[in-house]
Amino acid sequence: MPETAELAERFEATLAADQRIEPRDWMPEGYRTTLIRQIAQHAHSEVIGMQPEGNWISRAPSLKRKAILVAKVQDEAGHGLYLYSAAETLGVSRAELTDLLHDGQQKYSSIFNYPTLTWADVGAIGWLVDGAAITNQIPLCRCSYGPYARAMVRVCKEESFHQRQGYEILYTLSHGSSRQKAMAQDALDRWYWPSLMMFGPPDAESTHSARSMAWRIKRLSNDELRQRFVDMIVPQAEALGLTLPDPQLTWNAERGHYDHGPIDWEEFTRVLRGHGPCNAARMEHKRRAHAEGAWVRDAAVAYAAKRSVEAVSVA
Ligand code: BYC
Repeated sequence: MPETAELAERFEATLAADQRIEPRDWMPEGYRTTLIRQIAQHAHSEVIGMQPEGNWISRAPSLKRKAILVAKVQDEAGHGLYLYSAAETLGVSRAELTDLLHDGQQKYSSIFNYPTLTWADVGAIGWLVDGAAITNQIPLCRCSYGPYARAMVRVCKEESFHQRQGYEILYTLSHGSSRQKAMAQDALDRWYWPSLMMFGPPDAESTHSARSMAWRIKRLSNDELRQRFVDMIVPQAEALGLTLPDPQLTWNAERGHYDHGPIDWEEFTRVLRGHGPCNAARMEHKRRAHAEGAWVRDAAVAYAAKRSVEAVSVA
């Protein structure tokens, strides 16, 4: 068995060669716990993220819109499952991670603590929230940890469809009646700033970035990703005929990027501390759904036990 120093050297060499760390490879404890924290938070976000959009399934304006929304929300559940499976390769179970979320020891994305007040919010979530998620996740397809990187490839493909459907909802509304256009603008006004906050605190205040970038878990910093996102959505908003609610948004020819106005980081901190508009409702719903699903989990365990006894008696 090689010494720890030799294993650590191999780990660093794998990162330096831009190759993947796999579950059975040696890894520093900090690398493992950082991945568990990030992947679990990501998984919880996918699962909690079903609530704001699920709120509109029964009120979607047509059968076609309803079918698309049901498929999208189911995709989010699937993403949660891939991600819990990726976390399990690091030696922690999905049940443990669920308990940590329910106890308030792990987080989910700040964005899901805002309400979906109108149908246009479903469009704004698809365009902005899924758009921000893709911007963040495309570099994660090159994350140094194999199971996470591979999960991201499929998730990104599905998120691209989600973003298109959200954009198309907003396009239809913004090219409809004046009331529909006003509804689309109102949704954009409410979701724009929280979607910029999704990328996390500014680089100077990001506690984990430097370490995560050195380990090639994160490939781009929070501010770099936020900038990419702003640059992407400015022309898209123009095509929609909607106005991004930032009077300071201007093209900076020197930098070759858009400059945006200041983000209200106090609001972000408030939401992270549990005081956003929907934090309590989201967690209450999540805990209740989990408790109500206990009989399904018990039945699945009993069935698996029965099947394994049958398999032994046949053998
Ligand atoms: N919300 O050092 P930092 C989706 C926390 S949704 C809550 O920069 P890191 C979907 C952070 O955890 C997207 N907390 O952290 C779309 C840390 O707290 P602790 C889900 C946040 O990890 C549509 C502290 O602030 N995507 O997919 O280096 C429908 C300091 O931050 C947030 C992911 O999760 C936030 N927005 O960078 C349904 C992507 N931002 O743990 C679903 C994977 C920061 O020290 N995650 N914090 O107490 C990441 O890429 C990174 O974790 C982040 C943060 C960029 C989010």
